[in-house]
Parts: sequence; structure tokens; C-alpha cells
Amino acid sequence: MKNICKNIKEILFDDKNKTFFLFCHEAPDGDAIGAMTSFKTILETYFKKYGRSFNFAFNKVECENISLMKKYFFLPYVKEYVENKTFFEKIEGDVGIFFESSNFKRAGFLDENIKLKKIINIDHHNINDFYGDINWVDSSMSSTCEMIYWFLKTLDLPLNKDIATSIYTGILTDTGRFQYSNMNSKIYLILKDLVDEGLDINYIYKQIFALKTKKHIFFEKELLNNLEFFKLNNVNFSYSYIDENFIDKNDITFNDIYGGADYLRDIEDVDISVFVKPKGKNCYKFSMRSNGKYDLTKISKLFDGGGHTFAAGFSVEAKDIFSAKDIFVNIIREKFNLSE
Ligand SMILES: [Mn+2]
Repeated sequence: MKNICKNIKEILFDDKNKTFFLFCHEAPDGDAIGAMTSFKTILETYFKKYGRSFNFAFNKVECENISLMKKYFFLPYVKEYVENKTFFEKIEGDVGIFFESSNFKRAGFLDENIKLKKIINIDHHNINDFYGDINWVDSSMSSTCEMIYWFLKTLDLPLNKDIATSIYTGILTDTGRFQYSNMNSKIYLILKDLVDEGLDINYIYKQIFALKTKKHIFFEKELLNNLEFFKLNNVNFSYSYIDENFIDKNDITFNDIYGGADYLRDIEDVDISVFVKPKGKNCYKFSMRSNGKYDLTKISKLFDGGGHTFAAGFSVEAKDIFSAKDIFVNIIREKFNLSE
């Protein structure tokens, strides 16, 4: 870690590098946005004096997705980027820093629209294409924001309230509010450091979790309506979905649909939960959660997907959501060998 952090520092100090762009995956979660805002704050605070510019490489989708982005408006810079619609179709600059993006595409840009001299790839997922000049990929980290905390520590740069708020947000969301098995005693020590910067813990919690829309409640209702349980190769699955009809009829947006797989995981005897939603025409997004017994990357790999051991996902092309389920069930039956 020390060497990688030093290599990143060298790039930041290299006078050839003036324009920096920060990227994260599309439909960003708290960790992706927290990584962006913490790192931009670090750069603006400690490196701006060297004549560098640091931009978020948001694309149009992110800047127009007000209802998704709104809950992150309390983090530095997000509100002004989204409200001023500061987004890019093409990126041309010296350095791109990618957070939580297993590949270029995940960051929402076509390869030909990105021209960068150097790429820094920072991720804590265990599936990553190592597309950077520097690849800091560490799946032992709870979150990308935890990695940024260690980056600061390694470079001996002090925290401030904005950086701490951003890092805290990433750890809070990626550990499922400090409940998942990626929590450990080291993280509690990090949290102490962050909270000591004067964080308003209750305020942050409310911004992210406490504001459920009515449409989200409709979504949860439908999730339970469609819920079923089945056993495949001795593994107990909970399974539910939201289809195009329901979305159209209730004017639900994709931002109202979240937390499905988490909800279905926390049920007695369930080993793996699966939640499915449409993703464009004839394509369905599967999200899975594991209760700790099974490694989900073994499943997501079968479908060219990605993710973590206990939270992973992939897409399936099918004529409708029921055929997508058949494809899933058949592949699990044939290929998900638990003894491997
Ligand atoms: Mn993450």
C-alpha cells in the first residue's frame, strides 16, 4: 500500500500533470460518491497550489438524475455539479482517477471519448480489469473510502471535516450501516478519527437513509408481492423482481428502486437473495446478496458480472423477466458447483 500511495503522490506532484478528472461507476452509491468528494477535497486542499485543476467526470445521466444525486447534496461539490449540469461527453486531460470502476465502461464513457495520459484505478471489488497505469485494487478493504483514508494516512496529510464526512459516508453505506461482515476493529478506529473531525452523524444518516419516498414504499410492497423461495443444488434462494409494467403503471423511477436484494437476504433460512429489475430493452439486472455461506462472485462470473463475495450482480438478456429467471435457474442448476 505504501508504495502505491507514493506512486499516486508522484503523479500528483509531477508538473507535467495539470488537469485531473475523477470518475466513478454509473448510478453511484455512497461509497462511489464519497470517494469522489473526499479525493477532490484532498486535491483541492493540498494540491491546488501547484496549479492543478480537478474535475468530476460526471456524465449527462448522473447530472440529470436529481432524485438519486439529491441525497448526496450534503457532500462537498455534488450540488453545484448537478444543479449547474456540469457534465462531460468527452474527456481530455492529463490524469484520470477511477474509483470503484471495474473497467472504463462502468464509469459511463465510451473508450473513444476518453483521452488521458495516465490512469489511476482505485477499487475494492475483487473483479477488476487492471486497466490503469497504477492499479490499487484491494478487496480486503471495506470500501473505496477506507482506501482513501489510508491514502491520507500514508501521505501524512491531515483530515478535515469535509474529507471526514465523505469518507464516513462511503464506509457507512458499504458496510450496511456498520453491520456487514466487512466491518472490523480497524474500521472502528478509523471512525473515531473521522467523528473527531466534528461530524454530524445523525444528519448524515438522515440524508442517506431516513427519507423514504412513497414510491419506494410501493416498490417494497411489490417486492413482497412477487417474493418466492426455492432451493437449487441445496442452496436456499429468496427471489423477487419488479417488471416494466409495474414501473410504468406506478410511474416509479429507478431511483425509487433500491435495497431489494438486502431486504430479501434478511429472511430466515435464506442463503442467497436475488432481486431482478429491467435494465433497458430485453435486459435484466440481477442483484444478489449472500448470508455468508456462499461466494457470489462464483455466480456472477458465470454471467460476466462483478461484485464482492457477499454482494454481487450481473445482467441477463432475455425476451422478458420470466425467461431471464429461467436462464438464471438453469445456469445455477448446471454450473454452480458448491464443492468447488
Ligand atoms: Mn464500494
